[in-house]
Amino acid sequence: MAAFTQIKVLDTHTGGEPTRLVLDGGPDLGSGPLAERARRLQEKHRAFCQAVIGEPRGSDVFVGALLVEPHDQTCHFGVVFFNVSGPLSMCGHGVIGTVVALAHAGLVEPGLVRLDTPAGYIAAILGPNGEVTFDNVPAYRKEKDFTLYLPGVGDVQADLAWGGNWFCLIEKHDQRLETDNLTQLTSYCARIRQAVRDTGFPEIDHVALFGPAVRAGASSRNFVLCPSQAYDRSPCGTGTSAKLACLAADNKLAPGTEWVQESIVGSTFRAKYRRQGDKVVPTITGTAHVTADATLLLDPADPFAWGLR
Ligand code: PYC
Repeated sequence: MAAFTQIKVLDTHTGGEPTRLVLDGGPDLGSGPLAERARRLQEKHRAFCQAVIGEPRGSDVFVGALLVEPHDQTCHFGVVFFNVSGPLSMCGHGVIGTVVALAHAGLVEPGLVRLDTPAGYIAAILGPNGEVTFDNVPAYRKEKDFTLYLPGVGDVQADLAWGGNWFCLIEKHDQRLETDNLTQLTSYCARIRQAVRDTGFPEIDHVALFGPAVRAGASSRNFVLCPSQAYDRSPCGTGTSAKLACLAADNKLAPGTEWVQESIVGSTFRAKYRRQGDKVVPTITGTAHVTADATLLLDPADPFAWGLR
């Protein structure tokens, strides 16, 4: 009988959104900048992404985090985040989950944890209370009040911004940001994503709707559609960063002032920013919890060992 392929993982969730950290058994992505290694993951190892986080072992809600050697030698670890379709440049909830998982595995202590990612260097601090605070890569708004036409809806005004991933952000909409409205929210955001891509921004793969907060003390609630059809259960670290860039550009939030972003399921991140030239450096704080310490087994006799797709 041929041997099973074994992949060692630690699972966490950050405000309800899962991260699966691959500690051992991942593909060799070679050396060089993390963005190049992410490209190799995309070109040569899509089946690995699908096997680790897609069905039948996971679902497209999962974000994977492949632990690699850093290129930036000042960093403790390199991390390539990925979803079922391939790599993500950055992932805020994934940074929080990764740091908590590394601490659980005894690989980091409370204090500074420096991560090399395809989007750039991330400085995270694991607090003594288990909270993780990280400085994201610089964020900026590319387009303000960009007009999109949605058949049956009409014109929709959106901001387009970078927060480690590309976002289309919408404040003025008629959508109800409640968990009993997820099908409608997903379909609305998928149509928005198609419309923005059709208008010449193929790089935009996340859509974020914002509305009034429900939780006491929160600044706003969001709904974020990820590149697959899954929505982010967490407030989305890169989406919150893109939001801070828009608030800063509109002078609606002063540097250093706290913004509490609530997710569609009611979890929160605390966020603030400082200016860096014409960009902002977001600082995001959140918590994660370990949910599993496991070895994934890929049976060569299993027709779905590498996933359903
Ligand atoms: O927290 O940045 C984030 C994120 C991106 C996709 C899912 N979560």
